[in-house]
Amino acid sequence: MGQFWQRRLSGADGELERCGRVYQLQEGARYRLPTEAEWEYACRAGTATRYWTGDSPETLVTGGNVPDKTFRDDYVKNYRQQLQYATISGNDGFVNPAPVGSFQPNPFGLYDTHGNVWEWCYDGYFSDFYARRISDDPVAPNNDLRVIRGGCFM
Ligand SMILES: [Ca+2]
Ligand SMILES: [Ca+2]
Repeated sequence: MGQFWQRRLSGADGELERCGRVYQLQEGARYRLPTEAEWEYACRAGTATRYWTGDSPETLVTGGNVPDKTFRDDYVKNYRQQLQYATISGNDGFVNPAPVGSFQPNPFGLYDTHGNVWEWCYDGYFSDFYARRISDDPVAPNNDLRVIRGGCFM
């Protein structure tokens, strides 16, 4: 999935500035976003299932804030119509983004890789990138669009 990078960059700069103060980053240290392949590796955390929580989407309720019963019920109540897409039947208790640490971390200790908010990746977004059959740690070139992973709120 791609998002316009330049449009979001000014907000991200402010967030990175705040993070820098919170974590007191070492002067001279260099950081960058993970590539999509690095993000995938970190999210999977050594698991071999569809999600790090298991193969069924219902297992996501333990590891992240996803479109769930809470979300579906809130939507029906507020808009008085059914959602036009599926949600899990479980209840994670959050309609909107949840505070970090509200769910179990994956085996690498990372929170919210599934659900809650999207994560930016270093790669530029190209809809046909994987059709080019680059399979060994691919990095898409820079683009106005960036890959985002780990939905679901923006
Ligand atoms: Ca939810
Ligand atoms: Ca996420």
